[in-house]
Amino acid sequence: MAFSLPPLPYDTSALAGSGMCQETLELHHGKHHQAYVTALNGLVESKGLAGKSLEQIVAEAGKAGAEGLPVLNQAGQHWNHMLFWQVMKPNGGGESLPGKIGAKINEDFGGLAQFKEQFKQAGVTQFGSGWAWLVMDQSGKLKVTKTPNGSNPVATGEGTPILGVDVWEHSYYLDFRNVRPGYLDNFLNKLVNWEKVEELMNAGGMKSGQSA
Ligand code: MN3
Repeated sequence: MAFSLPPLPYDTSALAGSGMCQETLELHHGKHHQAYVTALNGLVESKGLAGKSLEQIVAEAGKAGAEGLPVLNQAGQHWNHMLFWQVMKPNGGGESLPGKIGAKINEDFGGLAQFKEQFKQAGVTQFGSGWAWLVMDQSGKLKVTKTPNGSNPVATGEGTPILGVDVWEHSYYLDFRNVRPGYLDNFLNKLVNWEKVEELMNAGGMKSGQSA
């Protein structure tokens, strides 16, 4: 089985009114994400990945350190973008969260505003390319973290991601130019699909269903 690019869960123009234009999604999904999938498929044979699930490949590449980086760059980015598309929706964000995730955010961060500030800061302070994450740790507590480049909390063992935002420049340059904090505010206030985040929390994280 080869890895493949799943279709977006909405039209490429669907998020334009919420701060992510059609051209951003066409390039980011159709070109950037596709390139990671193509490159990962090109590594299956030489890196002995056949038969392994995407999650297994990411975790093993993370544990392998520098030696695992060529695989982690592509496999991590495939996984990261699969999650990213799912946790956005038109007219998302807002202040009113579904009950269970809302209560958990209040319990573990002291409130939605505190969570948003921590998450935004993680994204702002990730130097260069990378991701900011909301993860469930091994005890079930929600935490914010960040990772560089194609890495993620599956690879670092920091927990199970249930929300992630891409802070590579290709994710925001057409819509927000150099202003990453503005992109992150917009993500939190207009794009997050909290129903999906709650679903991922209940399910114990995203299962890609893909394998080499
Ligand atoms: Mn990206």
